Amino acid sequence: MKPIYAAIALGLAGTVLGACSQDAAETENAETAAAPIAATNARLFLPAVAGNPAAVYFDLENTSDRAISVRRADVEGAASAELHDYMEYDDTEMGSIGVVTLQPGETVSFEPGEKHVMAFELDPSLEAGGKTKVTLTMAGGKTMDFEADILPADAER
Ligand SMILES: [Cu+2]
Repeated sequence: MKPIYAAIALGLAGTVLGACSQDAAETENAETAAAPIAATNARLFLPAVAGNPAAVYFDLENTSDRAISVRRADVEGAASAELHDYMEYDDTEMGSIGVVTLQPGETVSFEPGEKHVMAFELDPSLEAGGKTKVTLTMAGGKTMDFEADILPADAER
């Protein structure tokens, strides 16, 4: 009986290994199919008061011939991050926005007083003069990431 059990065990192991390598292949495909979007001039301003959120600004260009919607932002070293904009009814009030859509070839600037990424609960490892990684996720699940310079709160915006 023993050889049969061994064969079954090997068969199961083979199934599990198969599933793992398939996952790895899917992950690779997702990476090679990064969203056709380019970010430049990325910078994160640390908060003036520790514990407050940081603002991240950058210029985002849709380099494709299709509209692309950004639906999520993540900042390395921040517990969470949100796409933010100022509200039409009150330009001192900002809040989370669902998606930012870029038309083919369009550039959208995330800048002071406009759209920005708000990064919450910053890790102390985020220090002025350093860099951190920003990851954007598109509707449909593609992602892209870029580095942002970390600047002190009193740096010129
Ligand atoms: Cu904000």
